[in-house]
Amino acid sequence: AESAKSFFRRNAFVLFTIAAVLLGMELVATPGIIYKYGEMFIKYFSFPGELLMRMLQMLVLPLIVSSLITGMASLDSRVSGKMGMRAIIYYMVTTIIAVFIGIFMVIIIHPGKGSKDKLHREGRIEQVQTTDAFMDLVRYITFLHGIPVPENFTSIMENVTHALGTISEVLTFEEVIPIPGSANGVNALGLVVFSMCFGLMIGSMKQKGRALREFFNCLNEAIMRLVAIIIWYAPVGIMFLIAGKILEMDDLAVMGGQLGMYTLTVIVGLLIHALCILPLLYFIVTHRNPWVFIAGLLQALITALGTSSSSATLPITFRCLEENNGVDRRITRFVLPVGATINMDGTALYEALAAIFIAQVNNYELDFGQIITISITATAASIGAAGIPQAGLVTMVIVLTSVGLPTEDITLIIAVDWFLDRLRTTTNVLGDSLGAGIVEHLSRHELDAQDCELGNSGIEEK
Ligand code: DAS
Repeated sequence: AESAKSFFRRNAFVLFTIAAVLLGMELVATPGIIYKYGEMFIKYFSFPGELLMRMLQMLVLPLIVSSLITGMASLDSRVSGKMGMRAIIYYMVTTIIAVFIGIFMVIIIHPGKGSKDKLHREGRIEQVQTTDAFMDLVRYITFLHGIPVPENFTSIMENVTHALGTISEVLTFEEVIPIPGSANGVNALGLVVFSMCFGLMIGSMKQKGRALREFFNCLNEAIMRLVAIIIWYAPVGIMFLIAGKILEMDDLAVMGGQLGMYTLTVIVGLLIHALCILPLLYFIVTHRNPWVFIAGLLQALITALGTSSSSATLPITFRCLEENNGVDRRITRFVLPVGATINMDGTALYEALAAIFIAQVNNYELDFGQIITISITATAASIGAAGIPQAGLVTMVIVLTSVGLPTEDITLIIAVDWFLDRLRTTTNVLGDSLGAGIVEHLSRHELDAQDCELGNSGIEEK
């Protein structure tokens, strides 16, 4: 009885959520209720779900600011520099692997049979224009070393230069965190950079910065207490979010044919990355069981599935990592806000896969250079995508234009995006969380050394 009680207490959130979602699905699946009260259900179904989204979104801004400032102020710059480098390397490695899984899956499964009239190069697919400056540089370098530039190398470089041009657009891409009730969001990338610099400055002020450090520490603590309250409402909100979405879907028939194969391809790709690559990477680096770590993340993963927003899930991701997995706060406060903003493996995999699917549907043979271009721009577009619902669909425009594919063909995949967005958001949150575990493992000795210094000098707790 004791062990049953402790099992229930430990997993209450997950059990409650699963029960709530099943109840929601049951409600949705009961035709009598739906057709009789359909309109009312859709109208009122959305309110409890919207309430959860807004409660979480309300916390995101103060949480990112307070955790980054506190995190950066509590680390000396040597430690935060190394930690930042480890985090960035992890983000790039996992995102590039995700992109190649997406490309590999869509080429192997080939979901897009050429159903549209064959596209001609001089037709809708305009030749990608490249900046000559880079080509001159390539010619200059190769001329210097007497290396003749083979024809296909030129086309690859042409595509890569075009991708570099496109990336500059991406990095200026407005990346927003929606604030409930405001006309628009806040530029998350700018907020992250400001908070990190401001936190470093406070940290460098040592004792003089103590009051500000305490202030942001308390702010962070207060927000995490709010999260502890919201987390009990989350299962109800998630149930309504998912059930309400299913209600809104007009016809399930859309899942047939190519779109069904495309959806399957994305799901298989995301599952390979989320359930094989990421846990394997975690095990290789930390030699710990990844499934125990992932079990502690269930609340955050379910919230990501329900909200399809990694920013809105951030408060719960913090709580799972600190409370369930015991990850050092100096790591979570730094790695999570940055990861939620720029590390989106699921999105990167999805954008590369979707772009090639659209090329297949258009009977348009991509050459190697264009595949390389897609992999570069999908990586950049995932960095530019905000942690809000369907952000990946918006930034995919950049990937399509980088290889001259018709951006209006995004409409082909919108019908299933509400579902795939949840899966890629869950993959994004999983990638950020395992990243925090890996960075903590690699930074352990520096953190311990700092604890000893703090212990000896008696300075306040980190
Ligand atoms: N929904 C985005 C997120 O919150 C992912 C995406 O749209 O691709 O991570």
